[in-house]
Amino acid sequence: MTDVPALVEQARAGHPRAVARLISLVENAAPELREAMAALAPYTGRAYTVGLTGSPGVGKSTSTSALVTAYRRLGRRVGVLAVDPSSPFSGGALLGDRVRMQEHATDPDVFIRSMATRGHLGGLSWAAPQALRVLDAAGCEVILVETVGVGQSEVEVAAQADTTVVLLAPGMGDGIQAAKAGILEIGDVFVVNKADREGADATVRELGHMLGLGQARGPEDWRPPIVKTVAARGEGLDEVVEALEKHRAHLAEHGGLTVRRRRRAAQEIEAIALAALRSRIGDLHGDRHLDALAERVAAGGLDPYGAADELVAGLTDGQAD
Ligand SMILES: Nc1nc2c(ncn2[C@@H]2O[C@H](COP(=O)(O)OP(=O)(O)OP(=O)(O)O)[C@@H](O)[C@H]2O)c(=O)[nH]1
Ligand SMILES: [Mg+2]
Repeated sequence: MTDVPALVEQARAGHPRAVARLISLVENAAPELREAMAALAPYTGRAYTVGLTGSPGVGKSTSTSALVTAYRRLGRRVGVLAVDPSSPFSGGALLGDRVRMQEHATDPDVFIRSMATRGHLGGLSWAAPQALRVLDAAGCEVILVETVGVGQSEVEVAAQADTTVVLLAPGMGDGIQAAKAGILEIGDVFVVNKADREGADATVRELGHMLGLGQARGPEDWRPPIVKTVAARGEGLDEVVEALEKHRAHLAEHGGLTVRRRRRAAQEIEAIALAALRSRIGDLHGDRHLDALAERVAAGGLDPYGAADELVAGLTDGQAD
């Protein structure tokens, strides 16, 4: 049995192994998760979360590592959560990233965790937020969330953050790809990485043009900046941090932070509730109430909609238990 209160105490004191074990509970949707989340709740809500997304190979992991360095220079305690929604196993594609993060491995104020979420019961909507809560309670002031790839679920994870960074690189036809995947809409800060390569300025121009094509913005609306970086050499990352801080200040000033966090919590609650309902419905095979309703519908005494209403009402009343 896991001693959840002890684990939470240790995580709050910054013990990396306790943090890792709590995130494993999330990853495995373990039964102790409920108790862990209840114990963690009072210590959350302080961390600022940044989601990074972009095409494979654009430099997300390199940029994340360089961003950790930039934030550490400011004395911040940093968490990194690498999410792989396409894999059912920890490791895999994330293994190389761990190597890339090696320079931070001995820093006690840097927490790096990876999480695989494919096939996660109830979907992704609650896995990343719960892992974030663990890092938040462990005292991380900034949490960088990196996703592998740019599928729909990856984009959703990145968009759950307080600030979303979209990375592009010269060439690669990235501008067009980005528009297709709908990631231009979710970017609060754009980074054109690999600026040491030919075509970086053209990519910045193209991107600026595409962003300008969006709806007319009011003076109070946030205008996503475009920052050029050479992440492999750590160049431009201080400017990225500056852009992130500006966005954070903007959100705080206009109430956007509260709105985003409430939206994230709402998605999370909905996902947990739907998963709970789904598992109750799953338990109904062979259920007497369902059998009785089926008998009436089959005999023409009740229509299937009425029967479904009765069934759902029974579930939410807790009568199905
Ligand atoms: N020339 C150049 N190469 C870079 C730069 N940043 C990263 N790279 C290289 O690009 C490759 C991919 O970088 P990653 O950081 O792994 O990219 P990623 O977006 O995390 O990749 P996935 O996780 O596989 O989607 C590596 O070989 C990096 O060394 C840069 O600024 N300039
Ligand atoms: Mg990566």
